[in-house]
Amino acid sequence: MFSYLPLFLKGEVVKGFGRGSKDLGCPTANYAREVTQSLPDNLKPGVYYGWAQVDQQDVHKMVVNIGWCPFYQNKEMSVETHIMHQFENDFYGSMLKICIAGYLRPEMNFNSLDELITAIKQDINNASNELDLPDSIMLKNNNFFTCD
Ligand code: ADP
Ligand code: RBF
Ligand code: MG
Repeated sequence: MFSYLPLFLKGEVVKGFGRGSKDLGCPTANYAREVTQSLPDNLKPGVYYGWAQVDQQDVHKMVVNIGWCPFYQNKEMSVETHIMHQFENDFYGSMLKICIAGYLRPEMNFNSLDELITAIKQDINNASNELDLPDSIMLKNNNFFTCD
């Protein structure tokens, strides 16, 4: 089912939809279309967890949403990564490497923005717990993050 995991992706951070995810306490770093189009054909849209690295900096926990965001009915598939770290500044134009380690849930529609935010907070908790497990920690130390 998830034979394509762990999945390693790398690309430039571009401007996203500008919906103010940041104001919701959940900024998401978006990839350009090249990355989205390079995904495995059998990839299941949904919410995943793993590790993220901006340029050559530290590796942090992350959650990533891959899909069409039914709540907003996007026309194009997106890959949006929320990194569980407080950054001093935006990093548009930086190189973002992610290692997708596991799957959390399918993308869903919600009746309100509040419900979406509640679900995202739960995702962050679940991801954090999964990422404390030894199998996940092994991926954090993968040489994908140390080589160019
Ligand atoms: P956009 O619609 O342009 O993607 P967002 O409101 O989703 O805007 O904010 C995303 C941007 O916020 C990222 O491209 C990055 O430059 C910045 N950012 C700051 N902190 C984080 C973080 N912890 N995780 C992801 N992006 C962050
Ligand atoms: N959008 C959806 O329409 N449905 C979802 O189930 C959903 N889950 C998400 C989970 C996470 C962890 C993140 C970071 C985003 C998710 N989104 C989802 C995308 C969300 O709509 C987008 O980031 C908005 O821009 C937030 O305001
Ligand atoms: Mg975004």
